[in-house]
Amino acid sequence: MTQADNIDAYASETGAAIDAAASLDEIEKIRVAALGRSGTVTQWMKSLGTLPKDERAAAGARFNQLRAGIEEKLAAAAQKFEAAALAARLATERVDVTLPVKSEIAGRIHPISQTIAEVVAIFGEMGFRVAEGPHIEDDFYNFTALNIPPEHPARQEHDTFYFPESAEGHRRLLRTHTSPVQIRTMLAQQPPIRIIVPGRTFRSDHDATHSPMFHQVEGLVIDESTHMGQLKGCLIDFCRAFFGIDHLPVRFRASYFPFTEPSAEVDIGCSRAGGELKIGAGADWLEILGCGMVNPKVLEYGGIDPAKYQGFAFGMGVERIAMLKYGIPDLRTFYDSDLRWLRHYGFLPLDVPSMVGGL
Ligand code: 2NM
Repeated sequence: MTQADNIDAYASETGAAIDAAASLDEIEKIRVAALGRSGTVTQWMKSLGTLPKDERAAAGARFNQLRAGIEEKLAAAAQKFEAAALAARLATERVDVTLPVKSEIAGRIHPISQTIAEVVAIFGEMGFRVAEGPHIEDDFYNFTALNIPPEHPARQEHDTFYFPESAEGHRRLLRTHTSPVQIRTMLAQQPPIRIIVPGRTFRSDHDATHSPMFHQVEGLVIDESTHMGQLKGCLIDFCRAFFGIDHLPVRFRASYFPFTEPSAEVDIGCSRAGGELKIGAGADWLEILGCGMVNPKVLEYGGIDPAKYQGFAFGMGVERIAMLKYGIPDLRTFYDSDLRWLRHYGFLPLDVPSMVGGL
């Protein structure tokens, strides 16, 4: 028998074994026996070097052909078994889409996040855009540009957290309000400006009604003919939308802030009869935000010509309005990370305006 006969016999023997194989496992065993490291074909190919020189090329070609033929048959057989296995799985593992889902432990949205999302959604519908900025600021953005000069009592009132002074004598601080973002926005763009600025703020103050970290939402509108009537209409609409009371009484009471002139505080109507607070009815008033026409000096610091433009601004404490709207009695519980509290006062994602494609 010649070597060629030998190869032909081996090829048909292996082909028959592949045809007779009943599983992927058997296919794999045949592959190892023929083409594995010590498989028959591999050994033959290794022995090429022992053949006389003039026979090597022809023998090599035959071995390669043999290997290619076996590989092709193995692949076809494997594919046949894989297809059969898939068909079997499709038939037996059909998903029953009518089965009730397993209940998952759903997290809750923190009332601070919820309240910020609600405020942003209301102003968003009025055409405001959200602006944000750094928590670490310096004297210029946090105080000077807001018409709060050095030694002004407001700098002390704000109980500022200062960082250690740098070698160059530069003193950084944690922003005491979100207003530095308004200054940064003015310096970055010319009017018209219509922004709402939610974010964390910091003051060294800790008791039953003050937390060293708290949240504010401030707003700023600047255009050529922005006026106090627009300020009032905008904030009356906001109060009514936020508390969901169409005819909620709203009043503006003269006040003072260094960054606005004139300035006002905004109160909403309420009743405190029997020690229980009811918003929207009764003869009492409840303060909920501060506002005013932007002081021309502040516009100048912001690189905006006060002879051409005017603006209004407002600010509110998020914890305070969240407590009023959702009946949360104690400020400190906001930061306790108590899961029972969160399950009680928290919100599901579908109740958050920013999570249902409203904005
Ligand atoms: C308030 C009350 C009144 C205010 C002013 C500005 C700025 F930067 F535009 F001048 N931002 N926020 C402002 C005005 C904030 O919070 C009670």
